[in-house]
Amino acid sequence: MNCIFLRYFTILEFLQIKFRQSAFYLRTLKSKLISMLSKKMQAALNEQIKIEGQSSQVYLAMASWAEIQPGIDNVVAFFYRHSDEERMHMLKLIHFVNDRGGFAMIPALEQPTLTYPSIKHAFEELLKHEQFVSESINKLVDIALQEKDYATHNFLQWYVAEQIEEEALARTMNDKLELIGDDKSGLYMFDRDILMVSVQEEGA
Ligand code: OFO
Repeated sequence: MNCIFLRYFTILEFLQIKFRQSAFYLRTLKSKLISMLSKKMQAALNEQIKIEGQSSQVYLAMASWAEIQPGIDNVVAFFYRHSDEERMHMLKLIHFVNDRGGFAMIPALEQPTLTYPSIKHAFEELLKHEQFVSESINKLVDIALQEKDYATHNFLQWYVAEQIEEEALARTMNDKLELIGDDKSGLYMFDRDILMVSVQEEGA
């Protein structure tokens, strides 16, 4: 009698363990499915990874070109730093996509413009590029809302704020260069001013 009771008890215990395990797996699966990126969201984020990587290349090319121009060391440092920041933006996206159960695909990049007629032209291109990136971020935010992906929507707010800052900075630079025109001493002052921007950014 005791033996039969023991057998039933063991079977019952075994079933209870199995039940708990299945419930755990179901809960894990459910939370994975809920937090996973939709195909559309993942594709859009991968496209943004490419844009941030391309931005890094564009500013790296500007830095290299500026480096062989005389007397604008702080402009050179500004472009190199900006290129590094864009790479950081790309990495942040890569980690986010992978952490959300997606797959961040590292893209092939195009060769950026290598030379510019003047510093002013380079900064005009920088502003245009930042405006293009802002548009792209706005489209991503739209997609996140369409997909009801509030985690991605929340994550993207950092990029929205970043673009506001970067566009404002690029506009200020362009305004200053517009005032300077062909004045060489003005360019000297511009190079000094951009150093102040770097110091402020580092302190922020
Ligand atoms: Fe990625 O911050 Fe501007 O472009």
